[in-house]
Amino acid sequence: MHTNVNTLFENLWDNYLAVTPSADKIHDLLGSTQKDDIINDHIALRTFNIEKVGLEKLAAHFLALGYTECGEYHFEAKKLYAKHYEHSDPNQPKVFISELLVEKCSPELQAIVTDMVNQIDESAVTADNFLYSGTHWQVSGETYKQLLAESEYAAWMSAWGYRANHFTVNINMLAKFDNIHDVNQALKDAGFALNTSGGEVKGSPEVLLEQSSTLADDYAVMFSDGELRIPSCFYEFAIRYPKADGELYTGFVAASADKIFESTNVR
Ligand code: OOG
Ligand code: NI
Repeated sequence: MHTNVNTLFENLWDNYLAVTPSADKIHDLLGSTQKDDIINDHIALRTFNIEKVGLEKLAAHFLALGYTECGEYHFEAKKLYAKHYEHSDPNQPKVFISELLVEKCSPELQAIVTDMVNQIDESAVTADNFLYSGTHWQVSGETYKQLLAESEYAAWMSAWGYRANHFTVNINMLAKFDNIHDVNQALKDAGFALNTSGGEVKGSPEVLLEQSSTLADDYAVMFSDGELRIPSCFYEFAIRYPKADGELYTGFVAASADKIFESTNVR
């Protein structure tokens, strides 16, 4: 386990940028509009609900660094379950961790995923670098496509494994932007494609959270039977609104999250 929360996020960031060149460019673009560093609203990680690597195993890395469990979310159609975590320091990113409910999937998918997870060394799961350790298995492009036909999420995991699938810019903390529409326009003007599933902006001031995201970059992955260009990771933008008590809402919105997941869909 990491002993320092900043080091953990630096490692997650570097590992994420390595396969998400658009995020590096967008970070520069938004960063050039202000003198202070960009603050992250949250990051997200994915896994399978298999004991060895279930979401609690990922969460343990954050609990050890001062995070606490805050909310839970259900995604029936996608067969996903998620929880979010917050740090006592509000400037530390929130963490959204989801898991695929493997037993709800086909026997074929279950067999492939079980085989992948069996190849993970037990000790790797608690190691410092687990959350940015990528895959611990090798699948074929055939298997990737087979998973894709049933679950985009399972296919993404088979190719990318353990890493932040996105970082999220905290729009509230940007100096030159005060709404999500202007952020989206600046990104589109610079040529970046946004996820339009459920509309460019997910959520509303009424649900106290608005979000948008890029479409994941296309990135070449070497499978056991050759290379394929597939979606890697994406960048998200979030603006939060105050609750009745005046404090900003800190949770997530399941209906919006459902669409954000689709930022890694194959186009
Ligand atoms: C997480 C999708 C949900 C949000 O902010 O609602 C999410 C994922 O794609 O793994 O990030
Ligand atoms: Ni997100």
